[in-house]
Amino acid sequence: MINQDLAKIFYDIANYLEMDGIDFKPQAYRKVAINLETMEKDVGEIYKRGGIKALEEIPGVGKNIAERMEEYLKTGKIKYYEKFKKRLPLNLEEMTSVEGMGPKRAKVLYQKLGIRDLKTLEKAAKSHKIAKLFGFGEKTEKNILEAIEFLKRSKGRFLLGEILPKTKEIYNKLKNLKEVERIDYCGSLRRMKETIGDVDFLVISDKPKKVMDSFVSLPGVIKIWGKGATKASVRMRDGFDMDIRVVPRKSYGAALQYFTGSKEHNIITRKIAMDKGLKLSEYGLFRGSRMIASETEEDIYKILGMQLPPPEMRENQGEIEAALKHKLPEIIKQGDIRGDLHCHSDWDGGANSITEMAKAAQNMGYEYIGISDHTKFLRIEHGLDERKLERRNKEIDKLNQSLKIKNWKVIILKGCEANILNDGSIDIKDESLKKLDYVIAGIHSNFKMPREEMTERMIRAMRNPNVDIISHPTGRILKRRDEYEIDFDRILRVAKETGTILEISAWPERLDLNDQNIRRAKTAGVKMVINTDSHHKDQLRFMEFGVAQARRGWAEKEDIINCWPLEKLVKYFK
Ligand code: DGT
Ligand code: CA
Ligand code: CA
Repeated sequence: MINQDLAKIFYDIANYLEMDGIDFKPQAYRKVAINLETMEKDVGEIYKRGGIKALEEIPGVGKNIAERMEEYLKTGKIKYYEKFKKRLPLNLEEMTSVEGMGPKRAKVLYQKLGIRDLKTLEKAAKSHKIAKLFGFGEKTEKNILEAIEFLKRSKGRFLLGEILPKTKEIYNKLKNLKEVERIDYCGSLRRMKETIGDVDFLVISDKPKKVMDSFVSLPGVIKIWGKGATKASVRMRDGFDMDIRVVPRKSYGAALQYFTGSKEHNIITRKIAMDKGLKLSEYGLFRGSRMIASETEEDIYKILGMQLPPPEMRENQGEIEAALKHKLPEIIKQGDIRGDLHCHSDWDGGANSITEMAKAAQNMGYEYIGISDHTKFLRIEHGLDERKLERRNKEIDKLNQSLKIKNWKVIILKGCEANILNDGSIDIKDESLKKLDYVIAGIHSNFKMPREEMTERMIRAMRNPNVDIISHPTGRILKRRDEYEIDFDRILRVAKETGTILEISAWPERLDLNDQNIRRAKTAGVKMVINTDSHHKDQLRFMEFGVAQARRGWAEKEDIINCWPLEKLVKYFK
């Protein structure tokens, strides 16, 4: 908890510093914030054990920031931050959640119009006060309103990448209770949907009352919506809700099946039962009043004449028909991944050195890791020019040599993430691209192009013989902005023709391609790669979300190139 609170404060400080036009310092605070968010150890614990010296050992934390952390741990406040807040009392998290709204713009809007949060921003935009401001204009005002609409539509849903780690923590706490015989999380979380409405726990216990008591008194619970003998529902401080339900052992499978959903999947499975003269409910599968299956999901699906569909497939998108015919595809598993091809290093401003990234990949059990630093167009991301890329390549060659001597399993591949400019050209010379093991190209600017132009732009990049992979192909950011306008069927045709690989970004806010597009790509015979886009070694763990997305899109091992051994991969790139 403390880690998240401090991270929020440091993000805010970074935004405040940026508002004041201060260089470098914002980046330092942001880096620490990211580290705090991804770190497993609790800052409070670290401080208790080793004091301020131990804080300084957290990557990115210098003396100054360590002192601020200490102040927070001791007093619950940071004076430096309070001063900023007093001068500019903005809800920065809300303001900067609006696509296109940076801290500097937020500051102008506050100073000129007193805008502090989404509500006041929307009001001002609707009464056309923003268009009149210098540097804003009508188009910006329209974009702001669109962005607010988008935020509203996704309100009340949370990112899988945010909820899953939090749920796992709570799951472990509950699992350790002696009253809990078994526990699972069900619902959209078990199906690994990209966004989650609420968390649904299912428990076997002889002492449901004790489980209820422990559940409602979990740390982080701020409100109890309801508490009965076997059911309870709470709101967490982070804004999401959790349900829990205790059921007897004998009907656990039926309950698990029911509460996993989706609702659409359940409606059809119930109908299949009915057609067989049976009745399926959360309590079991019945013939008349006799229960004929209920302890496990397998038993139930078996009597219905179906294979057991993996939770990720239970969306009534054809999986029921396939399961009835015993023709479910063998979808990719977490363990099938042999490497990660979209990772940034400190060469382009990422948090870790290439060695550190390689070590983290080794720890993941990978055979290869691709370092794909940004190229020069993205100056805020410290993009590499031709010469710097050359130097970085040399370092990778040297490293590979020394890793070989040390008997490491992991091989480092030389990549880059280049930018697709407005006309579809790439922002770095072809001779430089040729020297790499593979090239990722992505769109990082001008998202609002007309459909035809955007499609041509990407197609031209795909036709560049040096480009192997298109990163986050539809450009959507969950809870922030929609996909850009693009003719995806044409993209698929050209990808197939040119052998271009489409990325499934595992980055929790992207998950792009989404499940539907993954299925379309697979059907079109287009190869895909699941990448984390890590800017920090701990983010390699995001792979889990990408694999889940691929499973939701029915992808098989053969469809995903980073399930392939190194030689096959390298051959494909050539
Ligand atoms: P969410 O929370 O919006 O991300 O989505 P879910 O799928 O977790 O939905 P939730 O929490 O409302 O309900 C959990 C599961 O319970 C759901 O996946 C299927 C089952 N369920 C809930 N309501 C109904 C219903 O009216 N009919 C059927 N057949 N199943 C339901
Ligand atoms: Ca749910
Ligand atoms: Ca629920």
